[in-house]
Amino acid sequence: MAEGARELVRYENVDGVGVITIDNPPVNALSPGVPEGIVAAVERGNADPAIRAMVMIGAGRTFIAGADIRQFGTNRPPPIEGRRPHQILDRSEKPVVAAIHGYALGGGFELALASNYRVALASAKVGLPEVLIGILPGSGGTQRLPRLVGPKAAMEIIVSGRHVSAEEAHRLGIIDELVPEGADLRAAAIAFARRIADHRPLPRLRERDDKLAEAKADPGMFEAMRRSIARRARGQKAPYHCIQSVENACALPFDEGVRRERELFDELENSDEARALRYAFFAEREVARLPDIPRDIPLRPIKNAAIVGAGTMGGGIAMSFAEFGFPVRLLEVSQEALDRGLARIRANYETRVRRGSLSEAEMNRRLALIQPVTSYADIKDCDVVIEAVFERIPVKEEVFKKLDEVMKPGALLYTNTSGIDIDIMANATRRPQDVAGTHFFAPANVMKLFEVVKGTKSAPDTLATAMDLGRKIGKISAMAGNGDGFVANRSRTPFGTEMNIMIEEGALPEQIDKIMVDFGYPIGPFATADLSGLDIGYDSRQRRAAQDPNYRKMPIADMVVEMGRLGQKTGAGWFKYEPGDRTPHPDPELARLIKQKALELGIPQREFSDDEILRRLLFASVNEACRILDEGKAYRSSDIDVMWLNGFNFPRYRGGLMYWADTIGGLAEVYRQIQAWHQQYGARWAPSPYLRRLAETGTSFRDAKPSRPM
Ligand code: 3H9
Repeated sequence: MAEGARELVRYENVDGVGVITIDNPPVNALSPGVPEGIVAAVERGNADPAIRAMVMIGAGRTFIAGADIRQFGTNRPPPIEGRRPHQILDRSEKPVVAAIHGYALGGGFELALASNYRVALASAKVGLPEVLIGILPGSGGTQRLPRLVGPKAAMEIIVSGRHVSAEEAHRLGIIDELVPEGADLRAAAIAFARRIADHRPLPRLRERDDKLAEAKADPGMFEAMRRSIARRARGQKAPYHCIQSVENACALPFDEGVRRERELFDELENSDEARALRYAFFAEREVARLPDIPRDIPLRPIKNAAIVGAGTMGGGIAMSFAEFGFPVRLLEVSQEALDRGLARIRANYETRVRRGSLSEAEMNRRLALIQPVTSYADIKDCDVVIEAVFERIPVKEEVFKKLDEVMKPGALLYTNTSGIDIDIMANATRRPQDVAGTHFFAPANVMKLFEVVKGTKSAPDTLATAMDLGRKIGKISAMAGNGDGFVANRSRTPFGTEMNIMIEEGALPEQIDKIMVDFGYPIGPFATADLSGLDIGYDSRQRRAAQDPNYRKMPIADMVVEMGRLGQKTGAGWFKYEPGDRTPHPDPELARLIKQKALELGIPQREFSDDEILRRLLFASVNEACRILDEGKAYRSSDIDVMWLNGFNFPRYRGGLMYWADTIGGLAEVYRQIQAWHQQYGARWAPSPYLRRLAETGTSFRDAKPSRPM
């Protein structure tokens, strides 16, 4: 065994069982040295007459999380065909048992599939998530899994990239034996290996083809799968390559299927889509790093939480807690409002039960975790409270005064405001250090972004605990500086402004929506606005216009609302809707009224190219994001990408707003265009000095250093 490999992969003889331990923290990724170590260990076990069987297990918190993603896209040497671990496992004359805890993902799961048996702790998870980083399983996974569970189930697992629980995997026949939680997995796997040591022939998935007959009986399954993903996989190659490879598994001899799988893998590894998805993967990990707060800062314990306000947001937040098993008290001083809020939560769950995405038992478990209360005294012992009341300053101040009076010392006081200065709430208390923003995105129980907002006096542990809390309720936490709109909404606002202005200048909602859907958004921005309700934007525009004499009004957007077209809920907004159907239909009558209004206002009308629409929307936001970075309101541009991916459904395979801007021909081009629009449209397009600096020095957002600390 090579010197380096000895450390990463250990081998020992435990009374005739060769135990191979992969030890490459934190997740035992298959970094250089690990595959070689596994090959050497399996060969050693085979060569040693004292060994009857082998166990492959991971040290630390997990089995193997897959290939080392950092190695992709680098100039690494290609693997030596015939010497790859799964090929050596295929030829092993002695049985190998994979012992799985934590995660067996990607190349890790493929090694388990190439082993002869698999045992797993009940809490373990397996899966082939390669598609989520724009590639396909490249170590035989697309050939072995269909032979184990049939092509249809395999395709579903590979194309979704989802984690499969050990219990489900056991049911599917992927796991041979479940080891109860708390038991010693290593000991159980060694005992299992002893039991099967003399069984021959060795079960090898490469030699099985009984399950593949399913494809002969239903040859249309591959086309059906392609059709079923057409919408969500728009613009991407990896999901289709996954399907192709499973189809190959059913049509070609095993070795030929593996060879073709490798070709498809090589084709994808350096694709734009794979690069962007890898970037997004690491951006979502980087976002957790807070440069100004020590990583090991002690967090405040959170055992019970309270939400103040049982409106749509408050209810959605309570559901997020319940989903992850946290008991939560939902406070609303009016019994009637509380009942309404609870009814809304129940109705939401019941719809999901009807659709089959939630079991009745799970619904009841979650409902039991949400405890309705009507008095502040009922929440005073909670460790954390999230305020989600009406977005009016006096109302918020009142709530924070009350919380300050009743909450136990050290309780965390968070606000879900989407735009009110956090310091206003903090200063309403005598403990501003315990106050911060935790901004959820609607619908709060669905959207993953959890924007943590740093008030002037927020204590480091108040912020670090908020970041951790977000992760615990399944969100992606991202830190933002305090200021109008914080980071996510502030960077998105110019996009909203431009889409309205382009309508005034002659574009139509259906035209803009089509371009953004073609770009990769699941739905267009006007259809999204219809879904949220147009009255919210209308109210905030009126408020702003009253406060700021220079505020640019949106006469056409206002006209739509004043006609009573509030979006889906009134059957019409920017689009028309049939009763009970959410499909947006273009409305020629509205198009006529928009034109008429634009003429009345004397706005010259013109045609827009697709490219101009796309750039107008996104460059406006890039420019604002640069101002945010320049003011030190965000740590790094990749945090803004994480916000757009998880708060606004920006197409993930394009990496994020800032990554996209970096990849379309350099920031000099972005700057040139913004300058041109500045000449044409005036102040709102004034280029950010930060963008100018990067453009002039040929620096990308990815390589840029922050202007100042947050
Ligand atoms: C593959 O296997 C291809 C093969 O088919 C064929 C090849 C020929 N590589 O997420 P966490 C780091 S493709 C490198 O915070 P968690 C991560 O960056 C791969 N690094 O923990 C972080 O570092 P840091 C298929 C990795 O407990 C640290 O580990 N597999 C990798 O919340 C902790 O990660 C996947 O796509 C990796 N593969 O979640 C699985 N994985 O501390 C990707 C993690 O410096 N991984 N790191 O920020 C995951 O989904 C999650 O990390 C996992 C743990 C669920 C495992």
